[in-house]
Amino acid sequence: MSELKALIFDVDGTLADTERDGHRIAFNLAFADAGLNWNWTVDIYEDLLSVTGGKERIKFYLDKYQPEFDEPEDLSGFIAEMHKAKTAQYTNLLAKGAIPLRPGVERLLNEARAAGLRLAIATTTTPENVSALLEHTLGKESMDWFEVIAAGDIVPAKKPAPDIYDFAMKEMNLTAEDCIAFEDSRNGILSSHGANLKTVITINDYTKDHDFSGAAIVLDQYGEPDAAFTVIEGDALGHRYMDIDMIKKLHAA
Ligand code: XBP
Ligand code: MG
Repeated sequence: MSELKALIFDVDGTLADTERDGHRIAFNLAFADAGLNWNWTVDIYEDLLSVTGGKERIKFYLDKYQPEFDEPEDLSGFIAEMHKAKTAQYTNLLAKGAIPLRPGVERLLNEARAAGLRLAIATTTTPENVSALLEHTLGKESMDWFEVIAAGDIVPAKKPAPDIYDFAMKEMNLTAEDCIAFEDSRNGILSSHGANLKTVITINDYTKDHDFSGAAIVLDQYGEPDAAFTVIEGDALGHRYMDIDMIKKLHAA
């Protein structure tokens, strides 16, 4: 195993708990604005999360939950418009500070930068959503902390396909041996494992029962020096919160 050079982060569920109180709300606001009475409850959204990508998720919802819906002739154009409205609602929520970063994320990013590790993002979400999250939590300049922000439709096959991780590594001219991935979901780890990346998992309410077989470790959160994580699966190698030393050990293990 070569020396660790880069950390590649998923966004939704990993950097911040964005799905239940962010994306879900934004979809509902966009539907209401369009005069549609579609209501994505917390429970329905759990099922919808099996499909990554907002446009793909709307299509899945129509097929499964609104079979009677009188589809417009240009269905993909209709979905794209609806999704554009959703992105506006979502970035607006982030601008209001609706979603904080998860515990330990800001510290870990700073420690990684201080240690000279390279950073990248590999996500299914729309690029504007990533900029809005970073800008409104870490500040505008944090966009530059990431050498590559691989997002959304930049690759045609979204997670669980490995393409977005392969794209990020190719852009950085690195191989899977040089990197470690950070994910929160089954579709995420299928993608990172498909790209042969060791993967650290932090669970959330929607993903706590997912299958994370083969993960380097599964934690409830990264934790902080004064707030330990709980290990769900794996060996924390004597650590109580995630730091660069622990990441390097997991990468080498
Ligand atoms: C994230 C997603 C995204 C978001 C919505 O998955 O699936 O679709 O839920 O964002 P991951 P968009 O964390 O595995 O990357 O509406 O912009 O697609
Ligand atoms: Mg995720």
